Amino acid sequence: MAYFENVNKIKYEGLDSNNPLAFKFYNPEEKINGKTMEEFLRFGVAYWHTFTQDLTDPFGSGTAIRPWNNYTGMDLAKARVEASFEFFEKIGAPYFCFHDIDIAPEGDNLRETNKNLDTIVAMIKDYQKDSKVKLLWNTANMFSHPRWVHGAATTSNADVFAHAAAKVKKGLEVGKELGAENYVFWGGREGYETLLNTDLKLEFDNLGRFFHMAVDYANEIGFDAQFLIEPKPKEPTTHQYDFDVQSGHAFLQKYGLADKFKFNIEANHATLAGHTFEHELRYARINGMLGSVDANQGDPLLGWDTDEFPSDLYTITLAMYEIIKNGGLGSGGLNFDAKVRRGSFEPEDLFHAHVAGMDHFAVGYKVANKLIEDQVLENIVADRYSSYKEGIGLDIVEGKTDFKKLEDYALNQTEIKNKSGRLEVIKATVNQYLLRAYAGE
Ligand code: XUL
Ligand code: CO
Repeated sequence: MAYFENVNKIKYEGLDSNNPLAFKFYNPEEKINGKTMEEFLRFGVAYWHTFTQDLTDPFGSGTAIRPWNNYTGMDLAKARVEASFEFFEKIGAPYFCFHDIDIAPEGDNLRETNKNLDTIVAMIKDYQKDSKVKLLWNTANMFSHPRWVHGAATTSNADVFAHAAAKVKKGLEVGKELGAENYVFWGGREGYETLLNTDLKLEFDNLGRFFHMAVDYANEIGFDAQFLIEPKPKEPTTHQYDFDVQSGHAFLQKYGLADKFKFNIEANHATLAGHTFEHELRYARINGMLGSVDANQGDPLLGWDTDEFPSDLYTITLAMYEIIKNGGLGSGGLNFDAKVRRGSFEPEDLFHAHVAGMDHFAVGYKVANKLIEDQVLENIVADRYSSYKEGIGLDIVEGKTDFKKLEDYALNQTEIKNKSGRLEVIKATVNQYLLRAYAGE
């Protein structure tokens, strides 16, 4: 049975096509630097946004019309698996991602929940046998159910901590069973509202303990996926513990976990932290911590996580610049942690949204690649920092100076000359590269 009978396999038709259900830029087979776009971009579909959620918002119930809406319980979970593989194949995404409760409903207790999960995992495994589609990552939802009200690994209630451990243990087993290439920890409710009732030190220490137990158990069962932390500064708690990459990295270093984890960087989380997407990617990259990406975008006029499909070509280009410079994402990918708007409630909108996201990343990829080929930003940066290539600058970076030598040098300076940063012309240059891509050059 087909769930999306009005949609055929989406093909690359190029810029001249006006078929909305065709790629204009994303050509999965096109090779750039020896790799096909499909191999390099590693697109993933987020199960929760595409198959589980119904477009509810805080002011109103769900609007989504979905071909599986007539089912309930385990039948619904099974219908979603069938529909999801049809969707993955038609859109041509090589990966997908899920939380445990996206794929199977929670039962009355943990045993029942795990049983439901086992049934659906076996079904997914079967579908994977006849398909090229792989699991980019899975994770545990430890934020929706009321038990997580005070957090999971950072809860004030040790019984909840134990329940969280059991959920992640199961998640690691499921990841192994389905060949997941990564396992994600997004903070969920790991954070706090007020210090008035919070033991901040115990909560951080417990989070460190929890991650160590996860690493140990993965080793024990031979699950060698890359572990990823997904930082977010706020929402649902006021102070999320994994605020951004920089603070997450400090946490990992303090607790001796930095060689076991990398980061899954989400664009909308970066902007909520007051950073650009590319800042987070760059900080992770220069520290060897860039693992994977949740590809979406926020609305600059709103202060929450709107999880929109990515369409800002400028930001996407700068993000792809970081990813190319990183030599790709390794076992990571570009997971569309993005939902169609509440008004885009028809099943076809799911395809339109993914086609757009994939096309936009293909544009960003091409433009960033051209920028790098022409060494545009590299030359600008090399010139800007050229004072460190010789004389006193070279002594500084080679560690051959100290305050006394530098004072001596400074006292003998006649005039300090700074050069213009040329920001306006640099931005214009990046835009010219983008416009050439529009023109199909
Ligand atoms: C929440 C978020 C999550 C994670 C996985 O803001 O991004 O969906 O990606 O738990
Ligand atoms: Co995310």
